[in-house]
Parts: sequence; C-alpha cells; structure tokens
Amino acid sequence: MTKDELLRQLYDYTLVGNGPEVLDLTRAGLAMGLGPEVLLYEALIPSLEEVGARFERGDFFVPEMLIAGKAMAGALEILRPLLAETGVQTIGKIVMGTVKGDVHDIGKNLVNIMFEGAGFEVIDLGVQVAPEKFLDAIREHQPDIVGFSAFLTTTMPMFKANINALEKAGMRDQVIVMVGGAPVTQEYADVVGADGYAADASAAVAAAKELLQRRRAVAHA
Ligand code: B1M
Repeated sequence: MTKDELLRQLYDYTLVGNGPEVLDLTRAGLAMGLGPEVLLYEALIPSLEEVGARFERGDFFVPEMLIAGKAMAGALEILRPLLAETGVQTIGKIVMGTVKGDVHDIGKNLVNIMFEGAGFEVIDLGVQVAPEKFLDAIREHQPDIVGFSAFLTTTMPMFKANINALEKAGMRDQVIVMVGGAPVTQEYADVVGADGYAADASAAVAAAKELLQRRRAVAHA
C-alpha cells in the first residue's frame, strides 16, 4: 500500500467509524514513516469535518457522528505519546475544560496533547464543566492560563458566564483566559472578553506562549 492509499483508507474508515481498522491503519502509517501530524491533518481531521458536513446535510445522524468520533479518539491515543514527546521543562500551567452543556472533547484533547508537547502542565477537567468547577480548579492549581472549549453555538455563551464567575470571585486578573472550539472566532473571543483565541491546537500553543511571555514581561517590568 502506498502512503496516499493508506491516508485515503484512514479517512474512509474514520468516516464510517470502523475503530479497529482505524487503529490498524494508524499503526501501519507510523510504521511506514508517516508522521503523527500527517495522519491527523491529512486523514483523521478532514474525515471528521466530512462527518460534520454529512450531519448538516442530514446524511449522517448522531450515532454515525458518535462512532466516527470514537474511532478518531482511539487513533489519538496511539498518537498522543508521539505528539506530546518532549524533553523541555514545564513552561506554564493550564487548566482546560469543555464548557457546561457540551460533551465534545476530541478537539480539547488534541489541544491538551499539543500543550503537553510544548512543555505545559495540563489539568484537564473533562467535559460539561460548570463555572464553579473551573473556579475550584483555579484556586487549587493556581494555573497561568484557563482554557475554555465550546463546540456548539448554544454553549459558546458559557465563555461569558465563566468569565463573569471569575470576575465575581475576584479572580479575573489571576489567569489568562483562552477560548476555542469549532464555531468560535476571534471576534467572539473579543466580545466575551477573553485574552486569547486560537483556531486549532498548534495555534493555541503559539498563542498561549505569547500571552504568557507578555504577562511575565509586564510582571517583571
Ligand atoms: Co457534534 N456537533 N453534536 N458530536 N460534532 C458538531 C460540533 C457540529 C459542528 C456538526 C455539524 O452540524 N456540522 C454541530 C454543532 C453546530 C453548531 O452548534 N454550530 C454538532 C451538533 C449539532 C451536535 C449535537 C447537538 C447533535 C444532536 O444531538 N442533535 C450533539 C451535542 C451534544 C452536546 O454536546 N450537548 C452532538 C454530539 C456529538 C457526538 C457526541 C456524537 C460527537 C462528539 C464525540 C466527542 O467529542 N467525544 C460529535 C462529533 C464527533 C462532532 C463532529 C462531527 C466532529 C468534532 C471533532 O471532534 N472535530 C463536529 C463536526 C465538525 O467539527 N466539523 C460536530 C475534530 C477536532 C480535532 O476539531 O473539535 O474543531 P475541533 O477542535 C479543534 C479547534 O476547535 C481548536 O483546536 C482543536 C484541535 O485542532 N480548539 C481550541 C478546540 N478547543 C480549543 C481551545 C482553545 C483553542 C483552540 O483554547 C482554550
């Protein structure tokens, strides 16, 4: 099988949610010398985008979306140690979670992996995280950054609710607030008063590093 054929098959099997084949092809791709990023960005992520497009058209329903998501999550577990391979020292701490009302976590988990790979300590609160839980975690772990993920237009308003809760608790200035997720835009992030936004996992790491550097420079001025 050529590399292109493998990527095509990985895309196709993810689309139909064939978990065992996706695991085999992910392992085979790595053995063939394909990098984890290639498998992710040239097969797995485009496939889930197509799942979403089919769902919107009414060709796929929730069960199809669920099995495709599970197949992708299995592949991500194989890729995780490779993506997070790092020898660097801890450069910052981030508390991450998907907001209340939202169960999507594949994108958040990918962001976490990239953060770990860049040397961040990640405290993952999981999905459906209520504002109080974010506050408790910030009190306990004293992170540099708190990251909110939302994947539905109906759960994006939780960003504002979380930021309001931080303000009410007198903790807004303690942490850098980053937001992201499929429907989120820079404009939306600005409107809710977040400090940073990124469209994907790599951009999230770059934005976090920059925000952290700026904050530390101000603190030492
Ligand atoms: Co859902 N779903 N889903 N779903 N699902 C979407 C998000 C949708 C866009 C599909 C569509 O219609 N095209 C749509 C939302 C529409 C909208 O609101 N605009 C949708 C819907 C409607 C729903 C339900 C309401 C369906 C229903 O029940 N009728 C329901 C909601 C349940 C709930 O949360 N309350 C639902 C359920 C599900 C499943 C459970 C079946 C499953 C989730 C499985 C899981 O996550 N464990 C699922 C899936 C798989 C999807 C799609 C197909 C794929 C999502 C995904 O994993 N993408 C999705 C379609 C799509 O996104 N095109 C869809 C791959 C992932 C790597 O990308 O998530 O964008 P993404 O993450 C990126 C960036 O967003 C960014 O970096 C990540 C990595 O590069 N990022 C950050 C994420 N967090 C960040 C944080 C940051 C910075 C960047 O800083 C802190």
